[in-house]
Amino acid sequence: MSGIVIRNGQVVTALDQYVADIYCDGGKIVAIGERLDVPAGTEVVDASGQYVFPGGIDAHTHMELPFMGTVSSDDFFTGTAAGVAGGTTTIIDFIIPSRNQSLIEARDFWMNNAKKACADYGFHMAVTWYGEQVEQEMRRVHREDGISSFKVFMAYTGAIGVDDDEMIGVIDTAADLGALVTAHCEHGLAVQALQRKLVAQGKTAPRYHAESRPSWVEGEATNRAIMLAKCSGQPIYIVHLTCKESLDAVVRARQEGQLVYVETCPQYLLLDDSVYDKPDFEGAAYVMSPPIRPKGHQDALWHALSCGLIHHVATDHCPFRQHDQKVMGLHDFTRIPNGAAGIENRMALMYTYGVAAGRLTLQQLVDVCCTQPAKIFGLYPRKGAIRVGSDADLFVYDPAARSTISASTHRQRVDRNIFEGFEIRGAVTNTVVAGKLAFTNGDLRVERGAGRYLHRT
Ligand code: DUC
Ligand code: ZN
Ligand code: ZN
Ligand code: ZN
Repeated sequence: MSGIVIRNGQVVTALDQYVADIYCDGGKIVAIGERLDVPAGTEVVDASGQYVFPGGIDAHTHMELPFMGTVSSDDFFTGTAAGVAGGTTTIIDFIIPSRNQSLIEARDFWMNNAKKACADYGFHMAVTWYGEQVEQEMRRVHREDGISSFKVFMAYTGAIGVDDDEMIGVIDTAADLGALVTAHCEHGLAVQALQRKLVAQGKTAPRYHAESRPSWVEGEATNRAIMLAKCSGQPIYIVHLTCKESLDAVVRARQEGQLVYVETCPQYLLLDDSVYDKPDFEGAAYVMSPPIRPKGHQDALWHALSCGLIHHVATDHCPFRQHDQKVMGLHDFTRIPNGAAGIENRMALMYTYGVAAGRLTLQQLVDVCCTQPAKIFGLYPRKGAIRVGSDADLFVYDPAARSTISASTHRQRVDRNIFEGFEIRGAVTNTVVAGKLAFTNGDLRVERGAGRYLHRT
């Protein structure tokens, strides 16, 4: 394999910023310095006037997820390819067994699907029921597959959700393994009760999805997840936190010295619940759980992000097409498949509305999108860093470019973009994945199956 050199860019890490060349060979970063001498035949990318960032890590995606009677519309190849076009070079997806399904059987299914990924990937194991068998299988995937994080759903009661007793079992087993528990926090039974009341009143439009899952339903569950972790003396990671009530619970816990990791997503920072008032069932494109929040929550999230209370901005990428998937819930919002796309736009949105808007520094951008997820989920310094010996996963970002997000030009395999019409400052010009130029000036050169499975520690 011949190498590649990124010349003369502003190298940005979570800590600093300097002009340098980065020489990569054999899939690794081999040298960083000024005017590097490189072997003849080395591919050259001129990054003058541009930023060079560590490859983005998205620790929350759902490629080809069987869910709510259908399957999310990006598979591991198309989804990771869209990520590469947007500067994301690593994903951590979720194995989600059905209730009573063996974790091992589910693992084999997801591992097989993921072989087509064009960027490196890991898995969190969702634990959707609990007992002696599950405990043994948690130990087994931790040992055999380097799966060092588990996920519980406090929502979706009766399907993939767990009750408190099961959740305590998961936390205790994870504690014994030194693994991290992550939690989707919504009070499942409260949501179901609200759904029944709304549907009985004939309130079946997409807007009522949001009304069936108000912020306090999330806040209660976030507080409960934190409390259950505290009982076991364990840290906990809150996935896709969206609201003030949840932040209040996190602040309280951290003031008491408890380690609570927090993730949010661009849609919760940038959209408000007026999206559910769009005519012609267009609100369905924004049906995800938790839902998009009323105005006011977004500023609280930006503040929490800028002061370090939120560790990671992931996407919860989980697309469903409007015309044949979302439409399953045309007459009943509870049947609209929950989820939306986002992997392709995350870095550009966070640059535009974070850095260029003066809400985040460049270092914070790298920290929350690249470095923190690597550290939290056992991938650092192989990933999330620009250091000699790290994987050669990088992207080059031209801050002078301008564009507008649209489903008509994105690469995500879905017919809507929830950020349609958002103006973007800058653009990903080049993405290097495992030392290969996988995206350059609009040309996607990804290789199906080139992604490697990541054992984590
Ligand atoms: N929420 C979604 O919107 N989609 C996938 C799963 C989830 O928790
Ligand atoms: Zn979730
Ligand atoms: Zn603050
Ligand atoms: Zn999710």
